[in-house]
Amino acid sequence: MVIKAVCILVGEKVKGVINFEQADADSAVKVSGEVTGLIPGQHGFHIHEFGDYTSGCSSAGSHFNPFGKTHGGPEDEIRHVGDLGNCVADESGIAKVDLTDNLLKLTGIHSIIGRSVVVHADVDDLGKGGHEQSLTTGNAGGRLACGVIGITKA
Ligand SMILES: [Cu+2]
Ligand SMILES: [Zn+2]
Repeated sequence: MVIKAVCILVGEKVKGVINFEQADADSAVKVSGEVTGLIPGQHGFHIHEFGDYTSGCSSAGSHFNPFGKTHGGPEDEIRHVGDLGNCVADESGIAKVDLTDNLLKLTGIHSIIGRSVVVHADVDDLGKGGHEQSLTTGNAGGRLACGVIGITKA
């Protein structure tokens, strides 16, 4: 049974729509969509632990990390579940997202539904930058836009 979810990203200038799709309980999650209003270049792109906008994107908490790992990149064995690396904006400030991730889940106790997507001001160094925040946040800077991941029509 296909499970689908959507996240509407809202920020001051940055907006976006991100779709999630999982074919069945065991399969990888497809993540696709578009973010607009960015400065050209790479921007940290993560699932954060809370779907909470009470004080804006800062209420979304840390990277979703149910297994207590350190920060990494999407291809790394040691990473937060929420570590999706960077989205890359072209010269018009538009980043197309099209990836498949094996750790994300839309079902079960580690489901990302009800959590959030956050797009950052700076590059996520994937834990390799040597900065004091590299191993927690990738030193990706401020939060430009965020949104809650909600179930949508399959
Ligand atoms: Cu983040
Ligand atoms: Zn992380």
